[in-house]
Amino acid sequence: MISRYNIVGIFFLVLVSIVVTIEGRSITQFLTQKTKGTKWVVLVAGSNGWTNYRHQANVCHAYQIMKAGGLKDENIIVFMYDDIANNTENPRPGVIINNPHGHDVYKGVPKDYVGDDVNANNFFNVILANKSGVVGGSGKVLKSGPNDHIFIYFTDHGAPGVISMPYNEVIYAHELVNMLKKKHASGTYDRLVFYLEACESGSMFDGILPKGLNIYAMTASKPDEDSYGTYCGESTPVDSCWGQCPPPEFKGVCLGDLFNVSWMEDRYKQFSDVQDRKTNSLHQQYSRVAKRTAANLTYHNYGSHVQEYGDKVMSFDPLAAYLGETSKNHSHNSVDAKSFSTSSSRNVDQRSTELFYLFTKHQNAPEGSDEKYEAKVKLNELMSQRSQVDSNVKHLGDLLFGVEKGNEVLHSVRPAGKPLVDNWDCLKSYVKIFETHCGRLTVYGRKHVRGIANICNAGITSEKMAAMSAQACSS
Ligand SMILES: *[C@@H]1O[C@H](CO)[C@@H](O)[C@H](O)[C@H]1NC(C)=O
Ligand SMILES: *[C@@H]1O[C@H](CO)[C@@H](O)[C@H](O)[C@H]1NC(C)=O
Ligand SMILES: *[C@@H]1O[C@H](CO)[C@@H](O)[C@H](O)[C@H]1NC(C)=O
Ligand SMILES: CC(=O)N[C@H]1CO[C@H](CO)[C@@H](O)[C@@H]1O
Repeated sequence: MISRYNIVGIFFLVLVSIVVTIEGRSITQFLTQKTKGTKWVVLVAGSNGWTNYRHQANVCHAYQIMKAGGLKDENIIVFMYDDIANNTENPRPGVIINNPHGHDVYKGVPKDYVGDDVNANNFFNVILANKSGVVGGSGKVLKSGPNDHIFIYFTDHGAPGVISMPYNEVIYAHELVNMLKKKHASGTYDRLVFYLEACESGSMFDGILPKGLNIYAMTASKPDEDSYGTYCGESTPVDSCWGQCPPPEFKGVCLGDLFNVSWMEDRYKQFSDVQDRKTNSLHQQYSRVAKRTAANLTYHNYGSHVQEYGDKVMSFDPLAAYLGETSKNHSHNSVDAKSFSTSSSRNVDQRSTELFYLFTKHQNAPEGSDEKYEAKVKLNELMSQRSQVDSNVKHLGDLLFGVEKGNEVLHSVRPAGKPLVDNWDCLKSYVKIFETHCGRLTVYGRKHVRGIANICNAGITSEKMAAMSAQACSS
């Protein structure tokens, strides 16, 4: 019997909404300030498939915010697989929403890099403005100059030390940071802001993004935390969604991610709250929300802690320096800020959204139907894949470090400020070794990248890693 509360992790939104609100506001206090140079934006949804609806919805929404901020299409570069709007599962063909009460955010989004052109090679070469290295797509690259401001927003599945691209392609933290160092060395920006929404997203920068590059990175979660999808469709007809359900036809998918939705909706809050500022101080609001949610924190251990890396002093820059000036016409984007500030929502940990979808499908299909049976079969498959990779990794740990210590070594988390792994090349090659013997890591399985990093950190040789992986996964 599957307990849906255990598996799909349904819970109240707590911490992130507070943290992001405060972060967002400390940045946006200066919203109206002007800036020199051109503003450039790169938006990336690193996933595909219906159950990942929210990543492309996030990117479309972010695009609409940039447009409302006055940026031109020639300075906005969008990576999205583009399989959502016309997806056969989409109850609103041709439309993508990012909020239960939201209107279409898909309309007008430039299709610079879609389908298979959404890949790491193109992402890197676009940012480095290396047109000859770009394959396919619109060919638009980030041709920024020394006075320009760059905003990069990447929303996706993550894991310790990695983010992904469609079809299981992964980008390691050192590859990302090396690319950013190259961009800095090319002298083609004044400041760069990187927002990253993914599980364990802090691990992409912690201990490896140096200061002095004029880069400010904000991540949805700590290096060892999941991040969360939000506005997730009800799983059964009798569920109450605490007022934050997506429209009923969106069963089992999440419309947004907590972090993304939080910063984007927060931006609208700036506009709508301007008149209220005198009567409603930030601190008062913070205390109210904090008090109300603090009681839930110890019990509802969900949500994530937004982190900052790099040149943090930049966080006091006006958001407008990156996202454009306030537009008086923001209402056409129809994001309802109030709907989020009620701070109860339906969130599902990012790694479990596929499970949530299948579970919901199974729950809602008529008794005895093929649909119910198929959903059940897929659900069982997914569950057994999960326990298989868990047990393979556990077995490997036992072989390498002994039954007593194996678990402890694999799951140990390094203190903040220390990178996930000392030798990133080791990590990349040991992941390959593991996959050779034990099969490709999936979105779920990649949570074990931390264990593999710890194997590198423990100084295990590649010969031993190969031999033990083969043994662990032989049965
Ligand atoms: C989606 O369908 C519309 C209408 O048929 C079409 O114009 C559009 O090109 C399609 N988009 C994609 C990505 O297939
Ligand atoms: C640009 O891309 C080409 C082709 O991939 C590559 O050979 C070259 O090294 C790249 N240049 C830079 C500056 O990254
Ligand atoms: C706001 O909308 C009005 C009416 O659609 C339009 O005339 C005006 O140019 C818009 N202003 C801005 C700043 O986009
Ligand atoms: C789900 C849950 O425990 N919610 C509680 C959060 O904290 C407030 C204030 O203490 C309670 O009223 C809720 O019941």
